[in-house]
Amino acid sequence: MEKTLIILKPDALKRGIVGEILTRFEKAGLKIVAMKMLEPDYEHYYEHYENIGEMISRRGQEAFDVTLEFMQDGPVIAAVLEGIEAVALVRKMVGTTEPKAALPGTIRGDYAHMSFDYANGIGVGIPNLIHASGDPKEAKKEISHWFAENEQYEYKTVHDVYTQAEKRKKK
Ligand code: 3AN
Repeated sequence: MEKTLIILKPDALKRGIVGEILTRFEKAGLKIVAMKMLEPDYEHYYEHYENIGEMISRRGQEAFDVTLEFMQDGPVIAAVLEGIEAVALVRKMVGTTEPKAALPGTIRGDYAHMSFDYANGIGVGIPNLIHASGDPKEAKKEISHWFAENEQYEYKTVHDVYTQAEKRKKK
């Protein structure tokens, strides 16, 4: 089973759609194995977006600066989701970075519409509701950056009945 990190960004909390977003993941059968609200400082986000995410080389200094400012605009909710190939599944459900380009049916496509051009024009970080780990290696680093071992839990959900080959064979 694979784990991935999501962060519900300040715009998701201020818009009051945290429950709706989490419901989508629960309905898909993903298991919440860690979750907390926090208001991280610049250093925490620097580690997340640059030391782990290498954002400056990928997106440029300006996009990095406005993103860090945007993320410090309020508290966020971080969670770890577990499931089969969870990293790719969650990225698919989240949609592409720019809400304008995100397909309907994805979180960013259904709940936002801003373009990079517009955000860059007014000098703000793009409010795209949620972060999700980009690949399994990044997920491992991000999870240990955001959560201590003793903040992560193990339990069985009803979905485990259908994802455990042994149990299915016994039936
Ligand atoms: P994603 O979160 O979709 O993997 P990254 O890691 O490339 O995207 O970028 C990190 C975050 O920075 C994005 N989620 C987005 O909020 C913000 N961002 C990226 N590029 C820009 C940009 N050109 N202008 C404003 N914000 C940006």
